[in-house]
Amino acid sequence: MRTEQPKMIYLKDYQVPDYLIDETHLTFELFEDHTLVHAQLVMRRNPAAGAGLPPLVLDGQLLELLSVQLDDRVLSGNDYQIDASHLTLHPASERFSVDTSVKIHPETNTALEGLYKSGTMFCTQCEAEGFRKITYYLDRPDVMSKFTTTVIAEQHRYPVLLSNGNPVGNGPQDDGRHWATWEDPFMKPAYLFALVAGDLWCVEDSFATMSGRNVALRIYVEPENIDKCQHAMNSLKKSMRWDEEVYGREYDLDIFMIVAVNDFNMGAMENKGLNIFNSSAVLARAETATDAAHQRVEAIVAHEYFHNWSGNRVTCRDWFQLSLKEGFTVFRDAGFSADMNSRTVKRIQDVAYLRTHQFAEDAGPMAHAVRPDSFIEISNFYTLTVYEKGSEVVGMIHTLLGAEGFRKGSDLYFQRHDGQAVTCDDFVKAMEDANGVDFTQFKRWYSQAGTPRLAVSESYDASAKTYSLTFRQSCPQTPDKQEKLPFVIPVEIGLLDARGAEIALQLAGEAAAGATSRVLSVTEAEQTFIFVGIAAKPLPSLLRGFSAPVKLGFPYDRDQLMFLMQHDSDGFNRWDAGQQLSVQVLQELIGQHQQGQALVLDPRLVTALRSVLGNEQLDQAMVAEMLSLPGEAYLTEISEVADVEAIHTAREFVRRQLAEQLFDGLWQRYQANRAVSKTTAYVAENEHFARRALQNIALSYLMLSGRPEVLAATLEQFETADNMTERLTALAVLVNSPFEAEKALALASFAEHFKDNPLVMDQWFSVQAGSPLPGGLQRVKALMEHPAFTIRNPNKVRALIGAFAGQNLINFHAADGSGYRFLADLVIQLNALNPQIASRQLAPLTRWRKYDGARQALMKAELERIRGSGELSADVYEVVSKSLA
Ligand code: B3K
Ligand code: ZN
Repeated sequence: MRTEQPKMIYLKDYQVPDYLIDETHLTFELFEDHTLVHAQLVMRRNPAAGAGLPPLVLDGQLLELLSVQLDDRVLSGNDYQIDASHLTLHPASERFSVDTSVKIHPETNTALEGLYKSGTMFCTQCEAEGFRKITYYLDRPDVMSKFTTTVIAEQHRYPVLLSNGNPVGNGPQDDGRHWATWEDPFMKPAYLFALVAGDLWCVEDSFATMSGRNVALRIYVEPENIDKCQHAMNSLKKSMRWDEEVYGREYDLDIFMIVAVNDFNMGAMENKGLNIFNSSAVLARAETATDAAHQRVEAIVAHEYFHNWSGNRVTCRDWFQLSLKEGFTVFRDAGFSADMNSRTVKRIQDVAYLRTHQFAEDAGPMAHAVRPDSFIEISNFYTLTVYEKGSEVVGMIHTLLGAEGFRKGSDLYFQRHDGQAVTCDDFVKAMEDANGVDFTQFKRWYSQAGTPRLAVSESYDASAKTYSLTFRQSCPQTPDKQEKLPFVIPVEIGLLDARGAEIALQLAGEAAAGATSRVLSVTEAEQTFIFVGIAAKPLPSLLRGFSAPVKLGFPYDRDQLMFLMQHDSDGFNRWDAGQQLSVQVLQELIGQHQQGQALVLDPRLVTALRSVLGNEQLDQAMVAEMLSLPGEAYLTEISEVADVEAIHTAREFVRRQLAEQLFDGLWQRYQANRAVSKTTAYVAENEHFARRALQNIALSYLMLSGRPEVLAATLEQFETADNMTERLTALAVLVNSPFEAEKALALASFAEHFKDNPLVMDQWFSVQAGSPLPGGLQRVKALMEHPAFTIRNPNKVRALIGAFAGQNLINFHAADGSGYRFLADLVIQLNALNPQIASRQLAPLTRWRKYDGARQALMKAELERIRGSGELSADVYEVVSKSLA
C-alpha cells in the first residue's frame, strides 16, 4: 500500500549508484508465522560516482529491522535513519560491510511480490523491485553482486530448498530443521534472486552443451503434477539447442531448474538458474491442456531460458531499459516458435494480437515509448509496448540488416557487454558497429510513442512504363505531447501482374531488375519510389510479413483484396488481404445496422472464404486463420467511436451467414479432421495442431446453424475426445449455443471430472465468462461464488474477470454500466490484496475515450470512484490518474 505520495521517476535523472555490492551473503530462517533474513553485504564506494563518502541509502519495504551492523560495529538508533522505504547509513571508509537482520511475513503476503507462500510452498518474485521486501539492499539492476544463499527450514514440510546457482552444501540440524547453501558464481542484480522451499517432486533430464558440458535439468512441481512436465522438459531442451544454433549461446551453470507455482502474477520469471513459473506455463498434457496451452508452455519456457543471455548475462542499467531484455527476448522466442511450428501462422497470431491490444495501448492514456521517459510504478510498464512493440523494433533491425548482419550484431553485443548492465542505445550501437551502419534516425522507435500511420498512394505512367508508390507517414499525438519526427519504416513489398505473377523489381536509377520482393526504407514524412519497366499497371502487395508496426492505408477495392488472397506469394499478406476484406464488409454492415437498415452481406466474402475452405493444398492452420473474422476488440480499436452493439451484431450476422452458406464445406472438413483425430493418438506437433485448429473453427461455425447433426457431433466430440483441445472447444460451442439442457449437463460433468485440477477449472471459468449470450454479468457473479474460485489467485482472476471484461465486450459494455461498476468494485478489492493484478484488470476502463458519450460518462465515473476509494497502491494510482488526466 501507498505510504507516501507516489512520485514520477524520470530517465533523465539517472545517476550511477554511489556504492557497489561485491558480495551478498543471505541466510533465510523460514517459520510458519515469520521469516528471518540475515544479510551480509560486502560493499565499496563506486569509483565512477565521484569523491567523498555520501550517505548509503538502502531500499527496504515492509521490513522489521532487528539489527544493523557496519563492519564490526553494532549500530544504535542514532547511527542510522529509517523510513517506510529506506535505511540510511553513514559509512566511514571506501570499503565496508553491512550486516542486517530483518523479520518479514511471507505467510501474509498477498501481493505475491518479494518472498511469499503459494499454497504450502515458499517462493519469490523480485523483478522489478521486490527484493527490497526481503532485505535492505541497493535494489536496482545496475548493482550486480555475487550471491551466496543459505535456506533453513523444517525438514518435514520443506524437504526441497533451492536458490540460484550451484548447490554447495546441505545437512540436518538437531531441531527437525535442515539447511542448504547455494552459490551463484555469476554477478547479478537482486531482481534475479530466487528462493524456493517446499515439498516438491522433480522430473530430471540432462543436456550436453555445444562444448560438451553436461547440464542437469530439473522441473519441480507439487506431487500431483509430476505427470505433466514432459512437454516443458522437451521444450527446454529444444530451446537450449536452438539458442546454440541460431545465436551461438551456450548455457553456463551445471544445473538449470524450473519450479511451477500456482499463485503467480505473470507467466514466469527468469531468475538465474532457478526459473519460477506460473504452473499454467509449465504443466501440459493432452488430457488437461489445449494445443494453445502447449504452444504457450513451449514459448514461455523458451523465453525464460533465452533470458539467461538476453537479460541475465547482459542486463538492464535501469528499468527504463526494460525492452532491452524483453523486446529482444520476445523477438528470440518468436523466432524459436516460428522454427518449431509454422512461421507464417506464428506471424499472423502475433500481428493480430499486436494490432488489437498494443495499438489500443498506444492510443490510450497509458501510451508510452518502447523506452519510456518516466513512470510512477515500474510494474505498470511490463506492457505490450515494451514487450511486443519492443520485439517489432528488434525485428525491424533484423529486416534492415538481414539474418547474417543481425547475428554479427548480437554476437558483438553479447561479447562486448557480458557481465554488464546496459542500455537500449548500447544494443543498437553493437548492431551499428558490427555492420557499419548508422541507426540514429531508427532509434526514434525507442523514444517516440504512438502507432505511426502510413498512407500509400500509387500512380502508373503507361507511356513511360513506370509505377510510383508514395508513402506519407505521420504519428498521432500521445499523452507525452512530444512532436513526432519521421521514423525509419522498412516496408517490404512486391508487385503482382494481372495474372498474379510477381514482377522483378527495379527502381529508377538502378542498373537491372532484381528480386520480386524487397524492402523499401521509408525515412521521410513523404517519399516516392518509382519502379521502371512495368508493362502494365500492377497491384502492390504492401508491408509483407508486417515488416513494421504501423497502420498502413492503401485504397484497395474488394476485388483487389480477393485477388491478393489468391495470388500473393507472401502468406502473411494473403491472410491480411482476407482480414482487410472482412473489415470492409463488417464496417459496411455496422453502418447498415446503425441506420436501421436490413443487413446485406457482400457475397464476395463468402466466395473468397469458400475458395479458402476448398483449398486442400493450403496449410490447415492457415485455413483456420483465414476463416477467423477480425475480433470485436480489433473492430473496436479501428473505430473512431466504437459502437459495441453494432460491432457485435454485424460480426455475429456474418458468422451466421458463413455458417449457412459454407455449411457443406465446413461439415466435410470437420468430419474429415475429426475422423483423423479419433484414430490418432494426441501429438503436440504442428501438423496435428493445424488439423485440430481447422476442425474446431469449423465446428464453432457449424453449431450456429443449430442443426441436429451438429449438436450430435459436438456431444460426441465432448464426450469421447482424448484431449483438452477437442473437449474444450466442444464445451465452448455448447456454452454459446441455445441448447440449454445439453449445455448444463456438459458444464456439470466437466466440472465434476476436473474439479481437482485448477488449471482446467480456469478454462471452465473462461469459457463461461467469455460467452456473449445475454446475462453475462450474472453468470460471472455466480461463478465467483463457486468453490474453485478465489480472488487471491491471479489465474482465477484472469480466467473469470479478465475474460469477462477483456473478451466479452457486449456484456461488459452493457449500456446500464453494470459491467463497469462490477469491474471497479473488483479493482478496489484487489488494490488492497494485490496491486499488480488490480492495476492490470483496470485496462478495459482506461479505454473510455473509444465509446459513446453515455458510456464514457459511466466509465469515467467508475474511474473516479476508484480514485476516491481510499488508500491506493502506486500501481492503481498511476493508471487511474493518467486515465482521468
Ligand atoms: N521478466 C519477467 C517479468 C517480470 C514482471 C514483474 N512485474 C518475465 C519475463 O518477461 O520473462
Ligand atoms: Zn521476459
